[in-house]
Amino acid sequence: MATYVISDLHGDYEGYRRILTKIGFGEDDVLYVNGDVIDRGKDSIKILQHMMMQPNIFPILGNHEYIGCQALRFLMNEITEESVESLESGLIEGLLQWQEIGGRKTMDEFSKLTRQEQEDILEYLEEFSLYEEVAVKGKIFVIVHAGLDNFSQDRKPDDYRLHELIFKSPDYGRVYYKDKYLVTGHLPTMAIEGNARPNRIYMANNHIAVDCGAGYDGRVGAICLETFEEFYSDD
Ligand SMILES: [Mn+2]
Repeated sequence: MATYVISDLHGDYEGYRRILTKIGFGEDDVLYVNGDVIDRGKDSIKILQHMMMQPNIFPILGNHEYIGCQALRFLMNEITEESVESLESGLIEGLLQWQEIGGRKTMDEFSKLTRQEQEDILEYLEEFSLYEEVAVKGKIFVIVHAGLDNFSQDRKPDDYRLHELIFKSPDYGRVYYKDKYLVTGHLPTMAIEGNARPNRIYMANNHIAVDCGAGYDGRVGAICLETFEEFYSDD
């Protein structure tokens, strides 16, 4: 039995399946998928449909799911007077914003589903956790998509609002918790300042950053929380 974290798949279904094979993912294992499963790549929905059938895969919300889910929920509803009113209050902006960050392909994929399949996808996305705190072999890991904005030692993970968790990356040069690891995605590790190992999992200062750039010509990386062993979809 082992516990793994992956992140930022961005529609790379092949990378996702390869990493599952690499880690030998089995029924007794647990996998946390730390947000941004969707957008940019071509198989976002395909990944979600596979994930939702695995009782030992636990999804965590990313900014792409947050924005995409609202847009898709709106697009599914018939245009009514009420929905047009809500459109004026920012939804158009959300739709445009989603297009800009790569939502087009996800929207196309979604549009080809049956009504029931669409409903299943939205219900699944709406169940994503905001974060997970897990203890593995005496070590504690706080797994959250982007970071802990407005961090303070006194705040429990539960005290953070959604917007503080999914948009802003942490300062990777700073230790947030002395006795816990902060496990994040969102920022490809090649973009972490001073990181000498681009597109590999980054570990320093009690941070573990796992976005290895799938969707940006990178790959999928996985970390095992029991052993800190790293796995890559293209090795
Ligand atoms: Mn993100």
